Amino acid sequence: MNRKIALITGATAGIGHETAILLAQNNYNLILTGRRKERLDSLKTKLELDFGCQTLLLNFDIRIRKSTENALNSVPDEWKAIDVLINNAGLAAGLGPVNSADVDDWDTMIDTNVKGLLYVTRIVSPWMVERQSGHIINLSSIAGKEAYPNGSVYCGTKHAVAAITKAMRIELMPQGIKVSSIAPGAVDTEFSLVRFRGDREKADQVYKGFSPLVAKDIAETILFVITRPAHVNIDDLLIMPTNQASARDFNRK
Ligand code: 8X3
Repeated sequence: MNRKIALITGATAGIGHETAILLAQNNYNLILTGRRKERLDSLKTKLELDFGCQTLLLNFDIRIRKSTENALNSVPDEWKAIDVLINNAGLAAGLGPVNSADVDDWDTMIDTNVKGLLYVTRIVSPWMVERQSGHIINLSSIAGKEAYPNGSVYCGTKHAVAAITKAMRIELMPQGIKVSSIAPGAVDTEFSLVRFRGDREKADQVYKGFSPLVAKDIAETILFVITRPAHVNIDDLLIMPTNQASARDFNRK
């Protein structure tokens, strides 16, 4: 394969989906993972037709360790030369105080945002170590830098991603592998719809009165980060809407 290879987790929607399109346009072949098979299938068709991108689909739930291991261990050898791993899969479930939040929501967030990221990295990083080359991008959040009320566990998972990223950076530096964290503020994707269990009105309130980031903004940032020269590693990038200055400060019109 003369195109580079990127693996994107959570490619069925939002930032993962936009990043898949942008990387396909920029000469990457793609391994795309996600839970929703029909969405993966239609994305594959689009990327192959529009951009001549070879695409390998892995349909599994990142929360389930065995499924994740089985899917990744099934990757053919010629696809194991992964240049870029984008640990994008993540979600917020619910918004509530520690005394009454739903414990199942906590499990979902911890299992997806922290454990899922680790399961994938544990399998893919040795392939990079073997080649002494690669780049791992972890999608963090403003919630990985600040804690806000009713978000204890979501913020906890993203703080964990930030800590894991920093340690990975140090561990993998001698192996010739780049590690970067990208931490967005408010991005208008399915994120809030998922957080509020499909309540469109509540989700829309989050982005009301200002222009949030869109998935393409983050996809473009990822492309920038992975196309720096060999001697440049972008360790940590916080990217916010112009009218959002912290997790809780918005200039709404
Ligand atoms: C998403 C940003 O502020 O909703 O990670 O937690 S926030």
